[in-house]
This record gives sequence, C-alpha cells and structure tokens, in this order.
Amino acid sequence: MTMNRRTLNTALAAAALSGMLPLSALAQKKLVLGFAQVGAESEWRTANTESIKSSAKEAGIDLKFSDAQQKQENQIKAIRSYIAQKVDVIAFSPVVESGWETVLREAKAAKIPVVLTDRSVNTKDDSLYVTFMGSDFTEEGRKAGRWLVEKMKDQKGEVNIVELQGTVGSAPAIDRKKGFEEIIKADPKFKIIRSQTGDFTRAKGKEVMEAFLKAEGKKINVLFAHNDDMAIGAIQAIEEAGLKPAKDITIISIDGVKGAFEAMIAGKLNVSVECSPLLGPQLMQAVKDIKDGKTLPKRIVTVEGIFPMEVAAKEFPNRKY
Ligand code: GZL
Repeated sequence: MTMNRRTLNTALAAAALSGMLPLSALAQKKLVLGFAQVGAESEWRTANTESIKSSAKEAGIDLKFSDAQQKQENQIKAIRSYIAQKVDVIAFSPVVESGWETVLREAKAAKIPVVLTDRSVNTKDDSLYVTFMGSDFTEEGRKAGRWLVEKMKDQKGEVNIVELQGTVGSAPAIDRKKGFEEIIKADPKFKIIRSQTGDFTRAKGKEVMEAFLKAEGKKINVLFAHNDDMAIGAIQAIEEAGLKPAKDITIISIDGVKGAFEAMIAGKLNVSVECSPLLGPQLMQAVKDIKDGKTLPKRIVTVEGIFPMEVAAKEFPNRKY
C-alpha cells in the first residue's frame, strides 16, 4: 500500500518533533512531474509549454520536460524514461489519439499516475489515466460552424469551403472537423470542396492553401483552418495570389493566439475561436491533489469564448497568450 504524501509528511513531522529524526526531515521532498510535450509546432504550443514550465516553478514542482517534435515514438520514449526515473506523476498531450495503451499500462504497473492534458487518447480502459484536462474540440468546431451560418444567413448561392485540417489522427483535428460539419450540414448551400492537413503549422498551411487556390481559385468563398498558425500561413498564400483575405475569402480559425489578433486587427482574419493553452496552473494543482490522495474528476473542461475581428482591438490588451 503506497502511503500518500500527506500521511508520509505527518509521520515525518511526528518522528522529527519526537527527536527520532533530524528536524531537516521536516523539509518536504519535492514532487517530480515528467511532462512529454507534443512539440513546438505552433504559437499555441509555445504558450502551453510556457504555462507548464512557469507553473511548475511557481508550485515548487521539479519538472522533467521533453519535446517530441510531433512524433509519437518520441513521446512514448519520454514516458518510458519517466517511468524508469520513478517520477511522482506523468503528464502529456498525446500527439495522436491511438497507440498509447501499452505504455500507459507500463505506467500503471509502475504505480505512476498519468494526467492527460490538452488532447485525449482512444482507450476503453479509463483506469489508465487519472484525468483528462483540456478543451472541448467538438464544441470549438461547432462555434466555428455557428459563426459561419450566421455570417452567411442571407447568402443565396453556394458557399464553397476549403478546410485546413490539423495533425492527422489528433483529437483536435478529428473533433473540430466533426463539430463544424455537424452545424453546416443543416444547410446544403455549404460545401466543403477541399480538405487537407496542414499539420497545425504556418508553413504547411501556406503550402496547402497555395494548392487549393491553384485548383479552385476564385470558387473559394471560405477557409476553415483548425488553428491560427495554418490560417496565418494561408493568409500569405491568399495575398500572393492577389486576393484580399477576410474579404474575397472569409477566414475562420481556432486558438485565439496573438498572431490571430494581429491578423484580425489588420483586417485579414474574420474570427478566431478561443482554445486556451494556459493549462499549467490546473495541472500543478492536479499533481498535488493526486499525491495528497484526493479524487479528481475524469474530465476537466477548459472554459473558452470566440473572438470576431470586430472585438479584436478591444480584447487584445487582455490576452495572456
Ligand atoms: C489544441 C492543441 C492544438 C492547437 C494547435 O488544444 O492541441 O495543437 O489548436 C496546436 O495550435 O498545435
């Protein structure tokens, strides 16, 4: 039976105060958190990493951090190294939804609790993780769809949409697409005429948008990008094609990072659905609660809004990422 941190500290204090142990034993052993990050593919990810590192420091938690460069095998390697180091808690943002059960079973066998942050995993056995904290990506897709339906409510003809998907197999890409299509399917004028992954990066977003423009040209009425970075890359492609972003082509994206606000203030992006990367404080609290033997909810959902270009300038000073 593993003693939880609170019981252990009480026992240590009693032993120290009775003279059985030096008073220095009262100093609490620092909690060790092993975090396996996806990579550094977007402004969102950079802000997420910053939130985790600064929150660990503030919480006095010893953070072991790895960047997987968006490769699942690197994340699995990092998790295995944290198991070998016998960290107190493991946390990670799974780059894709599938392929995690084996390594999560190894963590469970080693009695190391796991917290999923940002993205979730496909598993029937939810005992393999303590909690999943992060956004509701399907709702983010619905918000994007509802904004478009409202914007185009008086549009009579077809509305041709091109879609820049996030990383293939990732929870945000799968769920944002699902939520967006759930809303627009109510009106047959909305047609997704091209859809391809831009892997959440600016470079790939620009490259794929160039291909869309070459293939469909002026037929394109709307771009739906699963994140701001791909939208920002696509804006460059749209301008290089001699078109006006946010005017000739309506642009909807997700995250709400600084680059998106700058694009909206410049009149080049119509709306960004918020997806907060600031999960650090919640994660550190979860780590402490787990070690104190507290029970956590299986799902902790981030509360988020939506920012059309009309409010961007006013809201920008309040942004924290
Ligand atoms: C969403 C997060 C996604 C962001 C992208 O929570 O997983 O990954 O939307 C990031 O910007 O690359």
